[in-house]
Amino acid sequence: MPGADCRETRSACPYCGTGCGVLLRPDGAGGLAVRGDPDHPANRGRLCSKGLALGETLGLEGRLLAPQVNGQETDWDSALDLVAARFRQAVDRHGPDSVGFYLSGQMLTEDYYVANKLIKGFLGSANIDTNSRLCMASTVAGHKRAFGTDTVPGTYDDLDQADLIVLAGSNLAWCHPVLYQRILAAREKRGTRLVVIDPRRTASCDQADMHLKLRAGSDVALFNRLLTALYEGGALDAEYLQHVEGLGGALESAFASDASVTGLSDSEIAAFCRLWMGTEKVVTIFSQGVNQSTSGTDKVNAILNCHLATGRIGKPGCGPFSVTGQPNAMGGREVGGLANMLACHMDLENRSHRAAVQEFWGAPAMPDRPGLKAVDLFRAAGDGRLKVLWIIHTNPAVTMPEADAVRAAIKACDFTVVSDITAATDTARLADVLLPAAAWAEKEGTVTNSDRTISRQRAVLPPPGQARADWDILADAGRRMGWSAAFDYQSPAQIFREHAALSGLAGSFGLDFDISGLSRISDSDYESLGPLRWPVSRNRQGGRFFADGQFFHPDGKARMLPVRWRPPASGPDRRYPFRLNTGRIRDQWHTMTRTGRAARLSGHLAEPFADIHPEDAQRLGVQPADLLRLSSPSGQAILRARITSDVQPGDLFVPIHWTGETAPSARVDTLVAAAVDPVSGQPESKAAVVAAERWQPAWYGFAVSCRPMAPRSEYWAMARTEAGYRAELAGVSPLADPEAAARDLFAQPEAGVQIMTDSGKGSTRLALFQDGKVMAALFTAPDPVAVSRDYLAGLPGTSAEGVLTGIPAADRPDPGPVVCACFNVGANTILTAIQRGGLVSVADVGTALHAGTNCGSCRPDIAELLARRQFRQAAE
Ligand SMILES: Nc1nc2c(c(=O)[nH]1)N[C@H]1C(S)=C(S)[C@@H](COP(=O)(O)OP(=O)(O)OC[C@H]3O[C@@H](n4cnc5c(=O)[nH]c(N)nc54)[C@H](O)[C@@H]3O)O[C@H]1N2
Ligand SMILES: Nc1nc2c(c(=O)[nH]1)N[C@H]1C(S)=C(S)[C@@H](COP(=O)(O)OP(=O)(O)OC[C@H]3O[C@@H](n4cnc5c(=O)[nH]c(N)nc54)[C@H](O)[C@@H]3O)O[C@H]1N2
Ligand code: SF4
Ligand SMILES: [Mo]
Repeated sequence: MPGADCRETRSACPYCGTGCGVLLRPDGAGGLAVRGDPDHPANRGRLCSKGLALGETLGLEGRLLAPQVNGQETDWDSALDLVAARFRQAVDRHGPDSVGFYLSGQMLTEDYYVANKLIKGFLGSANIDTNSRLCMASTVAGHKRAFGTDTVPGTYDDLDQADLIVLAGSNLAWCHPVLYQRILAAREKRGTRLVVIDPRRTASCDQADMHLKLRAGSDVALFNRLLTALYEGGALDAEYLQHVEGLGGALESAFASDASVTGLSDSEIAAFCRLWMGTEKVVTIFSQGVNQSTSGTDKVNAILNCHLATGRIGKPGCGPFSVTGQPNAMGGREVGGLANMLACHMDLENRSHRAAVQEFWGAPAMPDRPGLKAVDLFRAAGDGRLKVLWIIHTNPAVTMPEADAVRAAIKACDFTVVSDITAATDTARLADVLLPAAAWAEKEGTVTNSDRTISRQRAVLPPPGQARADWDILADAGRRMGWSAAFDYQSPAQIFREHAALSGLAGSFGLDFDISGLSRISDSDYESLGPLRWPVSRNRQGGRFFADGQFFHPDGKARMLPVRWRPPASGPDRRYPFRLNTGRIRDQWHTMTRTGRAARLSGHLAEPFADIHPEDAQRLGVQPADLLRLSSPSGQAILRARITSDVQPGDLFVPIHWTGETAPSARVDTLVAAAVDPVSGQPESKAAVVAAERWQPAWYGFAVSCRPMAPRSEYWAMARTEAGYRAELAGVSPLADPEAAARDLFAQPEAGVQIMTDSGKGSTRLALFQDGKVMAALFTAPDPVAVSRDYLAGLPGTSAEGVLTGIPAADRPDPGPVVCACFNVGANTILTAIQRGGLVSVADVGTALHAGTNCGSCRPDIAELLARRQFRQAAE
């Protein structure tokens, strides 16, 4: 094993679809040292802040250790007998469409394969959908319309070889940081141009040559304009177009399209078109700004049209490139884990595909029409059509649109099973049966990343308590439902072989997903399987698709689609005048059940927020650090206002990560309407309409504590710190007795107290002590509390004098919010170094403090601190 020492085990990161290889070394005490695998083709040793902090997210605290039925711990036999009986009963009494699975692109291929086989082949229902519906569905549909198959044509090598990279609706710097760094490295070498298409300024704009700040949802109009420019500029590839149908219709639509809806100037658009046209090697990376839209599939096809028309596809350095979000979003598509797919890219509605799979599985019952897609699946759970629902590895009570309605639907469903690693999630709290799953690093299997590379995840830690791997739980349930032979799986290797063999059938139908070359892989070869890109068949191994003009429609040709711009489902109006955009932050993963456990990941942005433009803030009378109340027809949220011209006037941006567990009033999907793309069924998660107003509580608070707190105020948000926890608070009824409130919040009835009240200002500062150490501290005021938060966050457990001043003594500088999560360097530390050391570049800061020298994702933030300092100097 070159690159790894003998105590290290190769595996793959469980977060984003970049699919970085990691080397794991258990410390023997339940901990794990993690570093990037220098030999993995996706990352060559690099990791981002989230990957590097993986070791800090393990541990038993909060883990679900035993099955629970109605909140009571039980054993596997009782739990799974009940699950099996309820599924069989529902199918017998109400038919197969009364049961459903809601899965996740974070499941391993082997888990997914068993789930898909169980429900489609044996329970006879196609009601299996996944969070990929919220994520990749528009890309899947767009690929199928254009290529006749769901295939990503290129590979990551194209990012190194491109001369122009367009990021359409992708904040790659934060969401696929290692790919972004790879692009920056290539840019150093060859001067790769970078264009960002995004309604807001993001970290990915830091190095961009051009940022097209278009209006939400207007991408089709922009790419249609590009297509007409390519045509008019004589840039179409007549030879390649012999392999493509539909040019005329696509052009006609494009010419009928009005680019002014993008809100971009003619000169900006013309410059973009010139750059695209004048560059042979163009990669267009696209992600959720494209997919999560009621015109998501059209957006995808508008992009594919431009690449097909110019033959810029499947060749080194060229192509449309959908980056997948989750580690196995691609694997889920391969096994057919969506309601409208079968298995191995075979089609549910194709009679011969169905018959072949049925025979292969020896399946008693196969559905012949698509099942319910995510939004409809939960509606059916809510209105009684769905009697039994099994949710695995996902948290829909937080992440589905109209999340309050989804919560109610799960509650209303007769019988809900949830498999998770913790009981402390919004969804798990609603389960009738809760099943403890083995977590990453405790289980074995495979995942496929954005460029079709299959990697192994490996177990290096024992599953705690009674936790079991998801495939194992599903197979056991299948046996208990009466299909012992079909689900007689002993190992993931056995499942993988079966999946590979089934893909051979797909290959025999002429489909692309064929890994039959691995169908006889031995247990030990599976054990040592290195990363490899599909297909893996007798005819083909890895590589790119479509340079040869061979597509998967019956006539072998690709399709260009006539696409027209449509506005998002709802437009701002007098009642709901703001457009709500949502997305991710750098250091958190979705609902934070794992990343939220690492203090240094929580230190970057410790509180949910809403970005609002200065003009809008002024109009609403919103000052920095005020709280905003957002409301929509489906819900409400309270968030901290961040006033910034990164967003356009009329737009708001809110991150997706906060939940009932971490900030109950900041669940953004309560606000998002469940409007879906008509082709893909993907919800429009980025263009809801909302009303916004300043929310005026009676008091604001900031608290730190050694232990978790139990806040009860109308607004709170809690985050991990090295020393324990920190929380932002705000309440509507005045705090009559701050000490009693603090004892309640900290659950510390006995601790000694120091208290300072300023009755003139109406503010209180108090700290609880035990054995001379600060246990907790609470600061309240009628206005947003001004204290050194990052300094205070470090105090619990220490004997700090002067805690009540709320600001650090000279010998304990306040590091400020974490900027560099890899080396745990705060903003104030960087600003001080810039000032004292006269630092002028990101590289200088790296030399002085190491900040920014590892994963690189914080370099845009460091650049901004430098700019801020230089701006100040200029003004001085
Ligand atoms: N740190 C971190 N990384 C992650 C994840 C995470 O939770 N945290 N999750 C992973 C997953 S599952 C996914 S799917 C990916 C998502 O990765 P991305 O898609 O890159 O992330 P998002 O922040 O959801 O959205 C990307 C951008 O789309 C923009 N946008 C909104 N509306 C429009 C529009 O109409 N047009 C255009 N062109 N842009 C628009 C938003 O402003 C946003 O900056 O990230 C993966 N990586
Ligand atoms: N408004 C808005 N909403 C969005 C998005 C957006 O951009 N805007 N993005 C959407 C997208 S792209 C996505 S992918 C979704 C993501 O949303 P979700 O999938 O709902 O979020 P996660 O937090 O990833 O949920 C994973 C769950 O699996 C559990 N888990 C971890 N490991 C294991 C394991 O090994 N086995 C099992 N059984 N469980 C485990 C975790 O504890 C957690 O509860 O959110 C979607 N929702
Ligand atoms: S870029 Fe970061 S989150 Fe994504 S796979 Fe690599 S280390 Fe994991
Ligand atoms: Mo996703």
